[in-house]
Amino acid sequence: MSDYPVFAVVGHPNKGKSSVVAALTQNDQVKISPVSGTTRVSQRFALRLDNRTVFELVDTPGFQRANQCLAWLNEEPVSADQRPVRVNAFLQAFSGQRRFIDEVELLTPIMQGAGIIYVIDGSLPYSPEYETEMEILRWTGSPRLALINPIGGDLYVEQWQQALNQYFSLVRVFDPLHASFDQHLQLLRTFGQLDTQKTALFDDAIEELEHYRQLKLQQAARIIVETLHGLITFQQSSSPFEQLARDQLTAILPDEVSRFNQKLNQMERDGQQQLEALFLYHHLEPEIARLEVHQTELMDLSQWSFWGLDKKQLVLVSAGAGAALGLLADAGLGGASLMTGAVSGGVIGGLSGWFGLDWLKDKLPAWMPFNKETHLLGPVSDPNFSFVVLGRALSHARAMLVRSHADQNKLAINPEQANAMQSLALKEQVRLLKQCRQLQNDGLQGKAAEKLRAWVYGQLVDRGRG
Ligand SMILES: Nc1nc2c(ncn2[C@@H]2O[C@H](COP(=O)(O)OP(=O)(O)O)[C@@H](O)[C@H]2O)c(=O)[nH]1
Ligand SMILES: [Mg+2]
Repeated sequence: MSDYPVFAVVGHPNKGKSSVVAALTQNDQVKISPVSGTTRVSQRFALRLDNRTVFELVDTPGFQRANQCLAWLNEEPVSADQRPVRVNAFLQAFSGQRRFIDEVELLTPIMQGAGIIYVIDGSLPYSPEYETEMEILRWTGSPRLALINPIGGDLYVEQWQQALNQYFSLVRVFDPLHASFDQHLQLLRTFGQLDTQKTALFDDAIEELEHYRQLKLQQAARIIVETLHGLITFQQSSSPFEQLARDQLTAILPDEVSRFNQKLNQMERDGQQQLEALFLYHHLEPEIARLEVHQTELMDLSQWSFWGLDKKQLVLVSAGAGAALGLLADAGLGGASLMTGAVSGGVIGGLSGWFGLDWLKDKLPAWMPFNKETHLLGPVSDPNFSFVVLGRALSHARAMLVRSHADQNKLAINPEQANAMQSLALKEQVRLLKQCRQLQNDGLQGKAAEKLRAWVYGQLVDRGRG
């Protein structure tokens, strides 16, 4: 026997057994299908925390020949205390044979000690044909919980409750596709009630699950801020530019901008995938429009501010040695801010190549590194960009937090959600914008990063609860 509880999830085909298993074990690899008979052999799925199994659910094929099975059990007169023995005799008689292949498959784990979770569809009326299955399950003598899955609504839930109460010690409504995190925990508490020896075990597991969720949300906030930082500081090196005359620049610029955008989207997706892995999703396809930054936000040709310099500055540099020297002299003295704020060392390298100012190298003040790499594009200057990135990341994270692992649909992220940043109070927006700007300058170790992580965590913490 295992030292953790095992439950066999049983019932008619197509009532959401596999969905229940996927949702409760947070495993999107469980096979769920509208085609009945998809699950042919029992499969075990564990919920694991910290490398320890909390419980295991057995996904079973569902009853196919309940009537014949019960008829066989009844062929001999059996007193109530001998019924489990009789069920074992059934397993012995038919294991390895085709005739009761599904019944053997689903009864085996139960007779090995698994508790029973019986799943029915609460949107279809009750009918006595289910009594055969329920009777067989009663014969096993195992602790039994019935779950009413309101697949297409809860029209017949009460009717079902009346019937189920007679066969099961506990009856609960549970929607594997929409149950919140709290409803999951409630159900686990119910599991604990099914077997009084396991109550404490489940109480512990619930506490741990809550703790884990906090940790994961903190981790999620870290990932989101890290991705944000990557996106708002991203610069694209374009060394071919150095060799090109300016008239050719315009020709290849669109390609460079689209390469920049491609990279932004890659970085964003990478962050999303880290988050999806954190919440144990393996093949989500989020449906969200591409992130798109336009050329004018990256460099403004018409304004001549290729390098973060305005026209006047560029003219100064390109005017020739004397003017550039003068500028640098200025930079060393009063004009330092002009050079530090707008121009990076790499840019100077690029400028020198472009304007034939290689001699600049020797004249640069020590604090200004000279290298040949040029950063032609980025970072995105529009402060709104931070909001766009944050809004999209939050929408993606929230959509996942309320999602069930039984959900087979694409992860839909509606654009209004993505715009949620715009509905924040103005004061909050201003504060966030400042923090994003600081994040850009101070990086992930700075105070702003810490504040942003706390803010993101606050935005996530109540999602998927209640
Ligand atoms: N709308 C809805 N569909 C569900 C729900 N539970 C299961 N389904 C669908 O019903 C079909 C059968 O589900 P599955 O879990 O494979 O049932 P099983 O045969 O009992 O294991 C799948 O297409 C599921 O997506 C539910 O609560 N709501
Ligand atoms: Mg199934």
